Amino acid sequence: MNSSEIEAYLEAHAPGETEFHQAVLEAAPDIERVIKDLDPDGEHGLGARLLVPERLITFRVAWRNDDGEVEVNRGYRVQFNGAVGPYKGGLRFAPSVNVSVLKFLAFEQAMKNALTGLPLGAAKGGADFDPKGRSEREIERFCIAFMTELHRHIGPDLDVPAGDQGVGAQEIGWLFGAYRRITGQHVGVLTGKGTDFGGSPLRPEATGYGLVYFVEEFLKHRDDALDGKSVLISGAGNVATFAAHKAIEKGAKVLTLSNSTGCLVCMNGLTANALDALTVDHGDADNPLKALADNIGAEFQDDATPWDVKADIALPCATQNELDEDDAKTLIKNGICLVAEGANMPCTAKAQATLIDAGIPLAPGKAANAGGVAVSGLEMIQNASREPRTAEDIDTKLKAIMGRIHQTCVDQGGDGADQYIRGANTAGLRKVLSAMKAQGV
Ligand code: NDP
Ligand code: 2IT
Repeated sequence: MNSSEIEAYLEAHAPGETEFHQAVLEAAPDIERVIKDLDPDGEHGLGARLLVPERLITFRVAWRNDDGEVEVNRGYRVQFNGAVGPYKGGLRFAPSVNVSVLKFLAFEQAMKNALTGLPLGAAKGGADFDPKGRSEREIERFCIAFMTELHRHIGPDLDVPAGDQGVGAQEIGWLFGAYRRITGQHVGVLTGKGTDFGGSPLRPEATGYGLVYFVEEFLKHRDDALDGKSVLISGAGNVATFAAHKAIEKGAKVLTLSNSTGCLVCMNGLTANALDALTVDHGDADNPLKALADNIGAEFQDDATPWDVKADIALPCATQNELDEDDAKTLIKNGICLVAEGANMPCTAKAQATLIDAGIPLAPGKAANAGGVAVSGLEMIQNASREPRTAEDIDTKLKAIMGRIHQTCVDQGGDGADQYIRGANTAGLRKVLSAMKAQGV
C-alpha cells in the first residue's frame, strides 16, 4: 500500500475521522516503506489489516447525578492491534472523546507500545463524559457505571486499560474497585493503581519523567545537558506537572504551564515548592493554575498558550493539535532547539511540517511519552509475578527504556530533523507488522 492508496483507503472506510487520518497520514511514508520490505507482493494484506481496528466496542453509560437525574454518556474501547501482546492503552474522560480521537490514539499506541520493547498490544478507550464541575461522588458513580459494561471486555491477558486525560489515580481506584466487586478477581486488569493494591511505584510520574529522560538523551547525543535550559510546558495535569518537576530537578528553568483557560508565565522559572502547591482534581470547576499564579506572584494570561514565550525547548503536554502552524513559526523565530511531545499528537500536521522544514527536531509522542505505558508494562509484570518493585528499580528501568527508544530513533530515522518521527514509526511498525505477518490472516 503506498501513501495515496492509504489516503484513499481512509476516505473510503473511515470517512470524516479527521484525527485518525492525521495520525495515519503522518506515518504513511513509513507504512509504505515497511510494508514494501515485509510484504513486497502485498500477499499478506498488511496495509488494510493495520488500518482497521481489530474491534471497536461502544456502549451506553447510564448513571445518576447528584440531583438524582439520569445522565447517559457514550463509552468506548478500541482494541486496535493485539499482535504484539494484550491490548494496552489509556482511558480518557473528556467531552471531545469520539471514535476518530480514540482511533488516532490507539493507532499511535500500537507503535509506541512496540517501541517500549515490552509485549504490549494497543487499545484506547474512554467516554464523552466531562468530569469538570462534577462532584467526587458523581465521578465515582460514573466510573462504576462505566466499568459495569467495560469489565466484560477486559482482563489481565486480554486488555489492560490505564489512565489518560480526565482519568488519574483516583479514577483508576474507583474503576478497579468496581471491577473487583463485579468479577471477584483481584488481578492486574488496570495499571496506574495505588501502590497499596498492586500499583507500580512511579507510574503517576512515569510519562513526565520519561519525557525529560528522553530530552536528556537528545541533549547528551549533542554533548549538551538540561542544566540552564529554558523550557515551555503546556498543560497542568499529570504529564505536564511531572515533566516540570523532573526538568526543574535537572536544573532547567520551567517558564510556563497552561490549561484550557490560559497560561501561567513565570520568567524566573517555577520552583518545586510552587509546583507542590498545585493540586488538580479532575472535577475542579475553579482554576487551580490561576490560583497558583496568584499565590506565587506569576502572571496568568487568559486564553493564551506558552508558544510565544522565548525558550530553548518546548514540551507540549496538554492535548492533540494544541500547537499550530503559527505557533511553530513563533517558536522558530524565537530560536527553539527541540519540540518533544508529552501529549499525543499535540502538533498539527502543518506545525509539524513547518518545524521540520526549518530543521527543528521534533520528538513525537509515540517515542517521547512512552514512559507512561512502559511503566504500565512493568506494573503488569509486577502483578503477574506478585513481586513488588522499588521506585529505584522502576526509575532505572524507565531511564533505560527511554534511552533505548531514543537510540532506536537515531538508528532507524535517517539524518533529517524528522529523524525521530521516521525512526519511531519505522521501528514501531516493523515490530507490529512483523508480528501480524507471522500470525497469518
Ligand atoms: P490530565 O487530564 O491530567 O491533564 C490534561 C491537561 O491538559 C489539563 O491541564 C487540561 O486543562 C489541559 N488541556 C486539556 N485540553 C486542553 C486544551 N484544549 N487547551 C489547553 N489545555 C488543555 O491529562 P494527562 O496529563 O494525563 O494527559 C495529557 C496528554 O498526555 C494527553 O494528550 C494524553 O493522551 C497524553 N498522555 C498521557 C499519559 C498518561 O500517562 N497520563 C501517557 C502518554 C500520553 P483543563 O484542566 O483546563 O482541561
Ligand atoms: O497515551 C498513553 O500512552 C497513555 N495514556 C498511557 C497508557 C497506559 O496503558 O499506561
